[in-house]
Amino acid sequence: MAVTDHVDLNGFMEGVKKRNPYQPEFVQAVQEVAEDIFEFMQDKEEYHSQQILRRIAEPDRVVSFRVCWEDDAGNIRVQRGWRVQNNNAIGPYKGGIRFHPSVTESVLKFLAFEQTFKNALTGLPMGGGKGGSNFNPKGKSVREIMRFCQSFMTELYRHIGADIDVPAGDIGVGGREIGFMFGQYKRITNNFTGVLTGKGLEWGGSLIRTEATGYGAVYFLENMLATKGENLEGKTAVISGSGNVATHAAEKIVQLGGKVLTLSDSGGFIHDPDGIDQEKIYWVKTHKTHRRGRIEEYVEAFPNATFHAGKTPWGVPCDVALPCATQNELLGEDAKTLVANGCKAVSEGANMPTDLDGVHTFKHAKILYAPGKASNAGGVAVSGLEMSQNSERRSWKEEELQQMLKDIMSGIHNSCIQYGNQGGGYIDYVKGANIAGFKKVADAMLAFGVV
Ligand code: NDP
Ligand code: 2IT
Repeated sequence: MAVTDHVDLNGFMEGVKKRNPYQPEFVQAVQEVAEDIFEFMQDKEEYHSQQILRRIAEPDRVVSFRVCWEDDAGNIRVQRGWRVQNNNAIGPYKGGIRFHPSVTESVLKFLAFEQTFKNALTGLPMGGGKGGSNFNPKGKSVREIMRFCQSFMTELYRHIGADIDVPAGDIGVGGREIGFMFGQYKRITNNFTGVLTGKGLEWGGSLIRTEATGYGAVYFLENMLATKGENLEGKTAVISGSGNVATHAAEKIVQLGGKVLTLSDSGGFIHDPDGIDQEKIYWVKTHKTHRRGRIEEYVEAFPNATFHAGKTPWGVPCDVALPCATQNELLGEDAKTLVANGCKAVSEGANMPTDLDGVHTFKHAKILYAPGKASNAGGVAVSGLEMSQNSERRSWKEEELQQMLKDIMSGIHNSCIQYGNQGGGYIDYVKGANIAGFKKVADAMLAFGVV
């Protein structure tokens, strides 16, 4: 009898906790997946005996490095940088880079773990990785950000490559930062290659990559609503965040006839009962992204809105909710409030925004609830399409890419139904996404033997 026959979910999680002390986010992400995978594996001895989940939950490698840079006042600053290469069973490691003071090894390990399943769900050949630094871009000059990006890449370059590991953006990393990092990579290696995605259109980027995560999360939401014969027309939406994902999710909701009531940042949320229309979304994009302003200033520009300092928006009654800021921003109590207020559907634009309590609340209430690894996969999917275009040395048209994004999101939705249909009209999207993502990676790993 194989030793692993004796390990149940609790035993497995005890081991994960023991091997990853002080890494709560990573343990949380593994727990959420393991709950479904242990059930799925019950009658699948090979996955057990080959220790597949245990192997996916142990990153292939975690590279940690010092990043020194000089600020504008001439002070020497020291940050820590990481790249977590979680799993490359189905393709080169792929995943974003996050610059935020809250970044730790635990946060990047959870993100790289989740990315492994998400990338598998897209149907494209991409493994899972994530990187970043505890560098805080807020309040830094553009030249300071440039120097930091250059220093970060001066170490990172030796660990990445178009067929090895292809980073992209995430919190605090957008087109500008990708430009600085790509420039430094090219300078060090003398190699113009598709080593990063989210590049500018003039130098190998793809159309709609910027919009893809937010748009994709709304396409997924529409797919979910369609299972109930509904759509977004006339529905109210509560959104958190005001960055790349949040503003593009808001844009697509407005385009599809919905009314967006809230946006937020780390200072609090704004509630605009008139609806945040396209013009107001442009204002937010300019104000937050280009001017690095605070969302609270929205109420000066649009006085019918109110600002709620230090609060998240989940208490505002709505038909649909899209958490698009950061991990663990929607807690069990918030989930209960949303359900009690009649929220029909939740589509996560952020990664793991809902804590485990919240996940269980949504599952118990049987509402339409999509975990980030399914609903926010549009961004990395278009990154995958950017890689293909780079390899082919050509660019596809916007309509082609829009259609591919829609098709990929529908494909993920179908995979969730395949493995998450519980009967009686209830689809457990968490279970569906976990099993569909796991199965693809697991079967590739089985083919490779014990490596
Ligand atoms: P941005 O940096 O563009 O925006 C982040 C937004 O979230 C800002 O409004 C920011 O507020 C807020 N935020 C960040 N950290 C916190 C925090 N600790 N507490 C409260 N608010 C916070 O990032 P993105 O929009 O790209 O990313 C948002 C989420 O989407 C992340 O979870 C990311 O991993 C996920 N994601 C992103 C993808 C992409 O393609 N960009 C793809 C898939 C998922 P403030 O300005 O005050 O910091
Ligand atoms: O979380 C994510 O999927 C991203 N930040 C995008 C990753 C990518 O490689 O485009």
